[in-house]
Amino acid sequence: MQTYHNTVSGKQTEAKEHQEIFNPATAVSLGMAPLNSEHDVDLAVEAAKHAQKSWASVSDQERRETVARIAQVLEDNSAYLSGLITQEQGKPLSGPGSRFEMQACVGWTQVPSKLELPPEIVYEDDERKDVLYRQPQGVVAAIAPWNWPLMIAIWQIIPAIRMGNTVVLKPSEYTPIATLEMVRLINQVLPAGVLNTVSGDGRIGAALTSHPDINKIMFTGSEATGRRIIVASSKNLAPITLELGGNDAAILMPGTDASAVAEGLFWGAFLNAGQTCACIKRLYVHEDDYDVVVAALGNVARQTPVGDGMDEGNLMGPLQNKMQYQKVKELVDDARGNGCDIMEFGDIPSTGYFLPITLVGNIRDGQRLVDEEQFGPALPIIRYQTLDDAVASANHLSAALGASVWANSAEEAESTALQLEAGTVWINQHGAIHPMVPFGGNKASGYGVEFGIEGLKAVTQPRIISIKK
Ligand code: TXE
Repeated sequence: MQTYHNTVSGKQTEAKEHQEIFNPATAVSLGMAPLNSEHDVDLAVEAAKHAQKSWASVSDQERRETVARIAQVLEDNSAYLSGLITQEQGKPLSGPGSRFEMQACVGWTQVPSKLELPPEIVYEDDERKDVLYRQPQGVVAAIAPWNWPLMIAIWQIIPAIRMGNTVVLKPSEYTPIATLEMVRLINQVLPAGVLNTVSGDGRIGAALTSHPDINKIMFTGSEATGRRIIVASSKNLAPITLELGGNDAAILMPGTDASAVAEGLFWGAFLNAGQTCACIKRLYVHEDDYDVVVAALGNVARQTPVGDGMDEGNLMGPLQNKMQYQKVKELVDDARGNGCDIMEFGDIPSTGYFLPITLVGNIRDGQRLVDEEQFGPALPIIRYQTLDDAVASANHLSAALGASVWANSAEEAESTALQLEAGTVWINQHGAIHPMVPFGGNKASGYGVEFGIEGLKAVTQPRIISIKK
């Protein structure tokens, strides 16, 4: 059985303990991943701290070239890594699956390699000139989740490295293997110590985020863990970029042509079997359009094969882990128990954490499947009478990562879009993120943004040089 390793100071390390990782579609063992101790966290942070000063002193041009080389490594190894993602995370190779995740990794690495944050004159008169320089923060702790394990790790580590920080990354304990392999490969083109890993569960995450030598924390995960990390950061005063998932609402404007938007709505909700932070998790449909919209979504669902993602024909995989499988099942059972219409589509394999594509009708705000983040392949479809009601419903939760408005024309959707409380409101698309466009949550979905120039600024600290003339 293969054992996978952390990388610290450019070297593969041995751990005292390990856990076995299984394919969520087939229950086949994939190998052993390290389980670290708090002492291992100290060693990884020490390695990152040791490397940071020299990495920060490398020229900006050289760092840009290095990041471009990382993009090439990712591209060269994307077949290997996408195979690992599918076997470990569950999303299919095909469609918007693991190959798509690797393309995103390459894109989100190429873009920062081309961006610059030059010094900026923020004030000047006859007597003084004030220049803002962007300095690296130091050692970044990156805590990644299991839904898009490589892509989200890349979002965290690439801007940090680009701006002269060094990183200690902890993958989710559910999906460590593909990430550890990606980091091993990236290290081929990085100086030792710039990118290190530790592996383990929340205990190791807590040791890392509270470590006195951490200068910045990048976190994507649950709201509950986000709140713990804020407390942990009182030990090091590290600023945090927090992406805490969402419960995104989509509003379909009255009279919208259902057949034109059904496919976009479907994948907006069921991307990665719904295990995506900015997925449609509640769909609000005018009562007069309800039947035709449900029928149109059902048609797309019927044409979406669910199964082992290594089979090129499948477009949707299993839930990634038992915790998530049980959580989604419980929310659907709760809706069933409350008399909602449960519409299930497709044959699912008998092994693995598979759930059918599920549309849930006759459901209202206040029911668990609407108010709690399901993070799975079950979409509640809620009838509304007036647009004002729909907007009030969309805004009634504390989660506020994304939202969308769907209409026959963008103009028709605009004023409704402006009323929605979310970090991003999409029109006639959902979850359409881009490496140049800032992305982050409002309210309980977190704070700080990633991507583009704003994302680079978030991993720097401003230093003002103030000159008397
Ligand atoms: O999240 P956790 P879990 C949501 C989704 C899911 C729920 C729970 O609804 O059902 O969260 O998932 C690390 N200090 N999302 O339990 O615990 C942990 O080891 C530092 C939405 O997986 O937040 C892992 O690496 N780190 C989300 C990471 O935090 C700690 C994606 C995320 O795990 C820690 C995933 C601690 N005290 C789940 N405790 C999204 N935003 O898309 C745990 N961790």
